[in-house]
Amino acid sequence: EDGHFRPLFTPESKAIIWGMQTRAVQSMLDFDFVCRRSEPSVVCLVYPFTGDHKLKFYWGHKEVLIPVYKKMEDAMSNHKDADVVVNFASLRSAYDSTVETMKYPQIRVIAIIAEGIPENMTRKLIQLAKKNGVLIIGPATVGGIKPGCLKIGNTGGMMDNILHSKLYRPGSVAYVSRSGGMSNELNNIISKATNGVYEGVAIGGDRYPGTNFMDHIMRYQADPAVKMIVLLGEVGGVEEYDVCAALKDKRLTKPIVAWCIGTCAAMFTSEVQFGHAGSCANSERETAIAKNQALRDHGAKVPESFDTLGDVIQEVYNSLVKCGEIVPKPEVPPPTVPMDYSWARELGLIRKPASFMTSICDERGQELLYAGMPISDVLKQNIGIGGVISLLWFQRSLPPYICKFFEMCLMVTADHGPAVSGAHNTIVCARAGKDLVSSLVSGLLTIGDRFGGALDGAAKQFSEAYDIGLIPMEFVNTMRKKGELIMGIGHRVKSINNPDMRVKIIKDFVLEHFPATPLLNYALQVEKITTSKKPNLILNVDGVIAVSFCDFLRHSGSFTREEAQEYIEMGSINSLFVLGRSIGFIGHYMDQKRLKQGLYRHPWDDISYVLPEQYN
Ligand code: Q5B
Repeated sequence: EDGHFRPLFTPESKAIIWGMQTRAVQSMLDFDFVCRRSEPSVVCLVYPFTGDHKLKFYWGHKEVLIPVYKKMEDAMSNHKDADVVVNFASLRSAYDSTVETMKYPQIRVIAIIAEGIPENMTRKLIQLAKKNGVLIIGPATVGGIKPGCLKIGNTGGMMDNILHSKLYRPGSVAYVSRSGGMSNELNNIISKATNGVYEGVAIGGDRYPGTNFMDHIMRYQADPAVKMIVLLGEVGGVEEYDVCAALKDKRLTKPIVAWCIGTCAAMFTSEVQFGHAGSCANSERETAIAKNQALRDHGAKVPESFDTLGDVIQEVYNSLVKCGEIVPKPEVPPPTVPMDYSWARELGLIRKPASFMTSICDERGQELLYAGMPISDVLKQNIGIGGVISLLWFQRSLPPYICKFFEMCLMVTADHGPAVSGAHNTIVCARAGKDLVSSLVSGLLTIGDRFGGALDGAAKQFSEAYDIGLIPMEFVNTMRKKGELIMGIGHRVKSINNPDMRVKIIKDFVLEHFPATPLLNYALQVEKITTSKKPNLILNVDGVIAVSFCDFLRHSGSFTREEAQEYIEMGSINSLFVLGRSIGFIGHYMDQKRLKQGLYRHPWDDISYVLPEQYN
């Protein structure tokens, strides 16, 4: 045995992670915690695409901050105790980042996860690694695991798998495989057949792995804690013959159970390339069947098929227990590692009352849903903006005449010139150099009872009066007595002598298409009374939309009476004016910018200065 034996990983090993692989880092930390390591194995991340910052991870129940460095030199100089790099760089950048890593003598082990690195580049990396005394695991691998010490990235799967395969404490069996996926199966098989895994490495599926089977097997041979070795080779390559040679010349003396997968290749009439780049037999010698036979001939324990691999491992293990080579230790339950909320939820283990509820839109699936209707159907069925309003505002498809009503309201309210309060504000704001949203909002904030926002008030006043049975004259008189204005009545410039075409358009449409229009009829009778007093006290655009809105809520058959009342009470009816006029305000904003209008200052001659006399 080699007197200079140095374990690959120890409970003190520290790793630098290249790449923003936060899930892998958390899984390494969870592994450390469940193994009772005294501190996390990950000291920092290197990610060249962001500035230096810190990321939050869990250490058991506690939160810890782990630094992320833009430059590898900073990671190395700030963490001189780090001796492992887990390189998650893509196949395009893995070569450069690995070469850069090898400039730092503190790094002894580099795991390269990327698949598809050109073989000539991997061979250069292997040469460089040999020169620098660095051990490379990979490329094209999930990595490796050493219970109690360190887990490379995502090796071993999720916490339930780690617990299931008892990877939180060392056993006596060390394995080496090519495949990362199969190494997980080995974790499972070994945990069932023996006292568990001591260390496992997946060297990766490329034709030229950074380290080969023998590199690891000879380390296992030298490690006194390893009592038996498992080799999971595969079709392609001749490395297994090196193991045969080591068995033959007694460099390898520990019991070894071996199996090469891919024996089924013989059943195919043509050459078979399995999933890994290296898993293709280029000659008879490279077939799984030939290699299994050679291993068997040289003293390795080789099962009849993969199915009985576990049985053979168990036989060897039992004989080692029997002769006292392995003394199984009593099981100590591992500490509890809190499960990630999202995973626990996925497994249905926990439930939590949601802080928010929504019933109109769901963007989580493959396709965006508006009140259950896929966005592709929204377009296919050509439901228009009125249809979208009916889905998102009322959670249902409303009849086409209502969708048309919505669209007409948006069109007629879209703008009414630059002089109205909202447009004026938008213009002043735009000319003060403000952005679109600020200018738009500045205009929208003027919408209220006097300007454009009388719809809600009108809906309430007219419907209440109608419902309690006031005749129009009684309603007008009552309002007058109360000293209240009737919302939806009156206009600054429009009057019976200068009728508002917008009101006529909406009124005519509603009277023609709505199944019943009692509130509109009522409002028109009110208008007759108010205009007889003053010609500008017409049913205005706010008023006609409001009462028509109430009529469809109550009589379209799409809402219950309670639902209709709820919409009136919740203040939803200003919506059409707000949305429609936003179009105009945006237009005014663009217009001012286009016209390059400078800062507006109101002229003095248009302001009457009425200061208290004593100061004049
Ligand atoms: N009187 C709209 O008033 C206006 C009365 C009334 C009973 C009434 C006023 C009003 C209710 C709110 C409303 C929406 C302020 C209007 C809109 C969008 C727009 C805007 C645009 C666009 C206009 C004179 C006399 C007084 C008052 C009486 C007035 N309104 N009586 N009920 N509703 N309406 N707002 O002309 O006896 O002389 O003292 O508040 O529906 O905003 O284009 O500009 O698209 O952008 O200033 O169309 O009607 O009249 O206040 O001087 O009143 O009439 O009590 O009586 P005026 P005032 P008396 S649409």
